[in-house]
Amino acid sequence: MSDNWAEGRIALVTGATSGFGEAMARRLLAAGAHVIATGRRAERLAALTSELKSERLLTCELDVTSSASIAALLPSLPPAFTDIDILYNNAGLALGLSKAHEADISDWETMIDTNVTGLVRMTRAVLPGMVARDRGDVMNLSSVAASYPYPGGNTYGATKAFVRQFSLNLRADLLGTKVRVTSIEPGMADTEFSVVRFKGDQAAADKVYAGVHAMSADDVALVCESVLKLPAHINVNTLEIMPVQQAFGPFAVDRG
Ligand code: NDP
Ligand code: 8X3
Repeated sequence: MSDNWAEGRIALVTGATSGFGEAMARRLLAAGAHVIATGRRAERLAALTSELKSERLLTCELDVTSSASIAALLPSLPPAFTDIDILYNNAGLALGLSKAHEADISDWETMIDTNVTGLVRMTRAVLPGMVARDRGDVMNLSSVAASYPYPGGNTYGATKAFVRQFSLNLRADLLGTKVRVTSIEPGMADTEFSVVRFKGDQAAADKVYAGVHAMSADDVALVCESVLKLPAHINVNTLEIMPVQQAFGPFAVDRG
């Protein structure tokens, strides 16, 4: 497929104010798509607009935990951005790394509201148009945490397992249409993810990536773009990606 594979396509990116979403918005724009870049931080969206200066970029404030915010978005889109055919369902976060019996319940609620409820709301809002036009890509950001449990991953990993299974179930419902769905499942990537998880503790976040050539946000966007560029008859169901310096450990055993 040509380098301008995305020309004429309209992409909606959630969580485009940093990390994977911002990198993907940049890639989609460079590939020729019209891009609706969304997030809560207005100043980040404004910075993106003034840096990229493109008529194909529209930035909109959006909080995926608010059904009103999502409901207001689609009717507000100008005609050139209405017929969304790429949904990059990326807004999400981990909060805390405490054991389940010590974790803050409000952190759990925020992760579920954002990673699960926000993602399904976005999907439900955008999917009917894709089905009506019989074209589209839904790319959902899950995680290796969907498949591999780790201490303190509790609710975060469970939200990402939901995203993976929801993606597979969408495939079942969309059979007979040309709409594709992919669950992207990255491992360690150096974004603002850990600063958010550790609630602004930059030193704790830096420790996560110390000595590791972690993936960058653009590495993940590169992989996502390569999936979107595949011929239209191919659907990548799930895609796990890790830095070479990350792998698996043995089962933990309590020997008393
Ligand atoms: P970042 O913290 O850099 O980016 C997260 C983005 O999500 C921000 O743009 C943030 O924007 C947005 N966001 C958070 N809450 C909301 C909300 N309520 N409404 C709208 N947007 C929201 O992290 P990453 O780029 O690393 O993470 C992106 C996704 O990838 C997440 O779903 C994460 O779980 C997943 N992931 C990350 C991995 C990693 O190692 N980095 C690995 C595997 C998966 P704003 O605050 O402006 O709203
Ligand atoms: C982010 C990767 O391993 O911190 O989803 O859960 S991990």
